[in-house]
Amino acid sequence: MSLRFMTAGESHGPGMLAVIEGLPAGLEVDLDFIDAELRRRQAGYGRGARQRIEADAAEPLSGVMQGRTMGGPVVLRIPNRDSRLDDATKTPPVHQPRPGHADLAGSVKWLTTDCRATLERASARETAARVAAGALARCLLRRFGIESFGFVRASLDVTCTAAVTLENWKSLRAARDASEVGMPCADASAKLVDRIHQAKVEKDTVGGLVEAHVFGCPIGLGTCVQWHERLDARLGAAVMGIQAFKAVEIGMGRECAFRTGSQVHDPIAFDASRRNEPHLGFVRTSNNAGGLEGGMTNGMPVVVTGTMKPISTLLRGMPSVDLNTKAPVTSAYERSDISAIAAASVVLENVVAFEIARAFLEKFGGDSMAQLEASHRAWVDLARRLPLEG
Ligand code: EPS
Repeated sequence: MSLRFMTAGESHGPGMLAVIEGLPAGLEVDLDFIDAELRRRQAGYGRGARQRIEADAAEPLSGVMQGRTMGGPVVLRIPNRDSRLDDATKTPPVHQPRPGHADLAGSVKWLTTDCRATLERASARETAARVAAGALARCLLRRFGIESFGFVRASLDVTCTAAVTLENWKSLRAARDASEVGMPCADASAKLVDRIHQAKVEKDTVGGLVEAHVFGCPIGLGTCVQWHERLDARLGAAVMGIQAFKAVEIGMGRECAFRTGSQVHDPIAFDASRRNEPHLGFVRTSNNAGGLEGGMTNGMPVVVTGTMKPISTLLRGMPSVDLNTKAPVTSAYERSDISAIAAASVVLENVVAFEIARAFLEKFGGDSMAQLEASHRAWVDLARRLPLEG
């Protein structure tokens, strides 16, 4: 069975749920790690008042016994403290759709002039469940030395120029964690705090560019055999599925269009002294491919970038129309974030990891961790002995 998950829940309902199916039995569920990821997702300069109400933590409702998976679906519940969906006085109808939000398209789709039901489910609150699922998948990946690292690369006129390498990513992670905006370059981080503050003063919002690097993937996760099973296709879908994301890139991404082949492709060499690394000694001097060739991992770090548009709820409002009267109005405002770009980098880091875990389980399989570990060991042993013939 392929690893998969589904989420349920409304932004102001009783809670968010993630139903994760396909994990082998015997996986240690590190709830402290999952909760730390949930807390990181809540943080970041520019977050709104909602995050001072919520204290996200995951409660396993099924599939876990004494801290380990049992082989059945795992349900993680993240309660909403701001739960008020059944109280009509606290959830008034919304008739003024916000440009950029799901309000207009959803209301017409469901044949209503009240945007409430659409916005409740479309809300990026749902990413709490996705982070929980991704963090659970990372409990598995970490057993095989696979780690995911996400951060904010750029926003408005601010860019963190640090190159991420196998050698420096842990110190960058520490710098990211010290940043109020999830950006591991101290000067740029301070500048971005100023920019977000300025947007707040102007009752405006910001988005940005977030990046995830996954280290330690063995060669050959994913496949070139079917278009929808290519790992880059799945990563693309997972990243574009994050609320407010308008673009996804792998490695050098769109910049490839402006260069010739010799300036893009990563030369291959063999270094026998490094054959115990994930690339089995097939070293590259660059990683423009972002660790993916032909829909499969190539042993280099997987690098995925996502573009988040600015938050669509603006305190200053945007031109809109009342869905009942069709008269011009200013779009609705209740409460919002100025920026959720730091949160978006946490979401990216975790959704990317989930797809890697899915591909990992498809390659190595197994109903139990013991079987999975044995299958992984056997494959690595064969791959190191190539060529097998003779
Ligand atoms: C969101 C609107 C805001 C955000 C929310 C996403 O919520 P509220 O309307 O309750 O203030 O804070 O994000 C979260 C609650 C979260 O946990 O990320 C929206 O409309 O998308």
